[in-house]
Amino acid sequence: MTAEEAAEIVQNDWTIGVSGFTIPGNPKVVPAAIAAKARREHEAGREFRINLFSGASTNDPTDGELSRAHAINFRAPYQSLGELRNRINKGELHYNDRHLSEMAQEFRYGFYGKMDVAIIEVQSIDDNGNIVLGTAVGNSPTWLQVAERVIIEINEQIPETIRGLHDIYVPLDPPLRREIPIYHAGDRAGTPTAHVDPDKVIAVVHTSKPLGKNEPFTPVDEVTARIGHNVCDFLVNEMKQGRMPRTFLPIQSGVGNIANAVLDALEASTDIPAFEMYTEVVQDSVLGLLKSGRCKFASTCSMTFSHEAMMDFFDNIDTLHDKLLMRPSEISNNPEVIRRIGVISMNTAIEADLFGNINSSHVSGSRLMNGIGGSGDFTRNAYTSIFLCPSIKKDDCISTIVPMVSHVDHTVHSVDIIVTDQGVADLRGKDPNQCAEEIIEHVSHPVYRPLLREYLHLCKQGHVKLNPDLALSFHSSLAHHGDMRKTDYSEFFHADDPK
Ligand code: 0RQ
Repeated sequence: MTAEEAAEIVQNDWTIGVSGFTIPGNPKVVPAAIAAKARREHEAGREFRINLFSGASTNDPTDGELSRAHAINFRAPYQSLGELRNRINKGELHYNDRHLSEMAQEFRYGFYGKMDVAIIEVQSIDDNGNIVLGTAVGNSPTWLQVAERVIIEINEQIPETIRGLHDIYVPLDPPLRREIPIYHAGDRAGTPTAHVDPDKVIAVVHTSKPLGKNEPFTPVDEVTARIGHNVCDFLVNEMKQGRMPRTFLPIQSGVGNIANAVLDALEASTDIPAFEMYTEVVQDSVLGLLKSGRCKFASTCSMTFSHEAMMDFFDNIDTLHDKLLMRPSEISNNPEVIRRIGVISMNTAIEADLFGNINSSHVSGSRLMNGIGGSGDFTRNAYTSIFLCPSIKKDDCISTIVPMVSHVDHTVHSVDIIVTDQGVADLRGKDPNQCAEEIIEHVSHPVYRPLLREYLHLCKQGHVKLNPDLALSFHSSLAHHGDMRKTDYSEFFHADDPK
């Protein structure tokens, strides 16, 4: 069928599951055709909105086109496109920000009702319903199980040689679940192909749209390079102190220039041995690490490559078959496996507070940025959980270290280490007051240190120090004056009070 014919099957209020995880692996033509149908329905005065589930964020033809057509009613578990984000922040649609490892099982448990149709990008499908997926796995194996109907997008850009790079494993649900048989990052737990009941396949659409990201690559700058070096120094010291095996442990790292800076520093370090990754996304830099042998194996959910790196990947795919596996998000981000193999997690924070709580998702407490993504899956279960961020942003107007986070995604109980360009705060084995001391002295920016100390001075003593009137004072200064440095505590001090 054409994408337009396939889109005609989709009805108002249907629940749709799409393949992919971040941009790779998403369907490229059917969602945009559904958006065009939505526009036609709206012009005819009819209601047309769908409920959209994915592996993680998606591409412009999916989240972009559908949100511009006002065609999304409900969205989960993650997004990162500006247009969709703005509509969510305006309250135009419902967004359910979920741990990525839990989405598939929650759907199988029936928490979200039935899935009317799954739209899955594939390399190929045979008559028995065996599917070779593309450049990401996401939640496709579960969508193929639970969806009442399936639309297949065969993308002719995906080479046949990708076969064998997928590890498809869907756990049984409680009370029947067994342990997931992954004991090292490189262990295969499942099969190279996914499966669908052929009777459910209502359409097969061919496309040859490009597979990689078009977004410009953000280079490492001075601040992110310093964060990378601080992480590297910390990890080397952990090995020296005997807190981390000399053989090292698998790492998880996200996307963006901070993650790149950390990988660059790890690549350059002569003290860190060649390492493995157990992660949810690999970006361009990991391809280089795999080729050079600095990364021995990468277990991932998605190949988040630029177009150029994707072509490079396809050219070298034969040499990567023993170095790479793509798994469902339920497995790439699985708490059981992450804890068993001892992953070092590294994720970026929007802000951290004096006690080590982390906000990853909401600017000034209410404006959604992207979502929690896989950061919680990894942080809560990591051998060592690390959060990274620059100490200041927007020409010093924002301190990422604040008295209290304006939204909480990761509590202090799960956060071990915070790294900024200023240094490393080690929160392990410290009480809340010791954490505050460590964070102010080691990772906050010197410009904000006096203010943070003043805040603590104005707090009521307790196990955790808090001043309920001033806990969000930095955010309120940002809202009123556009600058957290304008926070002024002078009126709260008594004349004889030492500052
Ligand atoms: O705003 O765009 O208006 O300038 O927030 O900030 O510095 O560009 O952020 O691209 O490094 O992403 C945490 C969002 C960081 C990301 C986050 C404003 C800032 C800017 C974006 P503008 P940056 P980055 C792996 C694991 C959660 C998911 C996750 C993320 C905008 O890393 O989504 O970890 N993480 N997934 O100005 C006020 C602050 C601010 C602030 C930033 N403290 N106060 N505004 N901004 N910090 C991937 C997956 O899970 C798939």
